[in-house]
Formats: sequence, structure tokens, C-alpha cells
Amino acid sequence: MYGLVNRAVKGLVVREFGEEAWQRIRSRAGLEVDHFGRMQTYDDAITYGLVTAASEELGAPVDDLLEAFGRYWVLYVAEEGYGSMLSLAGDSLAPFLEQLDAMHARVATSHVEMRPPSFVLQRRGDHMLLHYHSTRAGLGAMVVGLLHGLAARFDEPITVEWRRAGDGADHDRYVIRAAS
Ligand code: 1MF
Repeated sequence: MYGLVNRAVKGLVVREFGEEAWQRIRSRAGLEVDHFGRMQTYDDAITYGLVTAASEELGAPVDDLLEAFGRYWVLYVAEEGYGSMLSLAGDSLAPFLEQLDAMHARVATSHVEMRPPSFVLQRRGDHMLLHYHSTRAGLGAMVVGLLHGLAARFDEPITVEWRRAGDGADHDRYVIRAAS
């Protein structure tokens, strides 16, 4: 994944747990360097290794960390120069999600090594159903966080029910409802 992702992992750990925790996690993950180039691509194993090490070091389930990461990502990329891209993509949840593949396609035209996920949104009366397809395994909890991060950005409270791949579908799905 692009270094931007590993930088965000570091940013979240440092913000929530401090620089020392980050150094322990980095060393547990076996990483010798403490710098990730934004536009450089890194083996996915580095990102997974960081999340696993963080889970062990902090005694927190991987899925909790992935969800926190998803929330953080929305803030992080907005501060790292992608705020106008997010703004152009929509100012409420449903339109934003409906054009997420188009946004990723635009980012991928200049960053050819990107392997973006794909999201399909179905509007269904009192709720929405989001389908998530990815080339990567094990990241479903992150999407829960991404949705809550977007909901906070749009000031649009929601509940999210994660339906993991299995019974009836080969991919993760999310039932999104307005909350009050
Ligand atoms: O393949 C990749 O390297 C990759 C990196 C980030 C693929 C996707 C993403 C973004 N995505 C992260 C989880 C992917 C999990 C998966 O593969 O199943 C989050 C997508 C997302 C969902 C909801 C709301 C917003 C979202 O993201 C917005 C976004 C997406 C991509 C970027 C920024 C914001 C981005 C921009 C530049 C990148 C990499 C990602 O690379 C750079 C950075 C600086 C200079 C040059 C290239």
C-alpha cells in the first residue's frame, strides 16, 4: 500500500498512545526505519505487521484498531492535502459512497500501483446497504470506522451493522441507518 497508509497508522498510534508506544510497536513489527514516503509503495505485510504488533503491544483486538484507523483515515487524509478531493466527492454520506469508486479511479490514474477497493451502495427505504469488495483480506472492520468517520465529517449520525462475508454473500456488507 502507499506509504500514506502507514503514515496514518503511525499518526493514529502517536495521537492516541504516544511516541513511546509507537516505537515499541515499530520495533515489535521488526521495522528498522521510522519513515514512510507518502508516494512510495510498501508491501502490504508491513501494514498488517504494524497492526498485529499494535494489537499485541496495546492489548487491543485487531478489529478495534482497524475501526479506529478507519475513523482516523477520514480526518488524516483531509489534513494531508486530500480535503478538497473529499469535499468535491460529496457533502453527505450516500452521494459520497456512490462516487467512491470514481474517486479511487481518479487517484489510481496518477498512482498506478494502487489497488483500490470497490464499494456499491443500494438505497433501500429506511436503510442503505453497502457492499465492499477488496483485493485485501481482513479489513472489514476498517470500513465500519470509515463510515463513522464520514458520518462525523458530514454531521450525519448513523448506525452501522457489519455483515461479514458468509451466509449469503461472498463479501462484507454494511447496513447503514440514520441515528438520532
Ligand atoms: O492500494 C493502495 O495503496 C490503497 C491505499 C489507500 C488503496 C486504497 C486506499 C484508501 N482506502 C484505504 C483502505 C483500503 C482497503 C482495501 O484495500 O480494501 C480507504 C478508502 C476510503 C473509503 C471511504 C472513504 C474514504 C476513503 O479514502 C479516501 C482516499 C483514498 C485514497 C487516497 C486518499 C484518500 C490516496 C491518495 C494518494 C495515495 C494513496 C491513497 O498515494 C499517494 C500519496 C501521495 C502522493 C502520491 C501518491
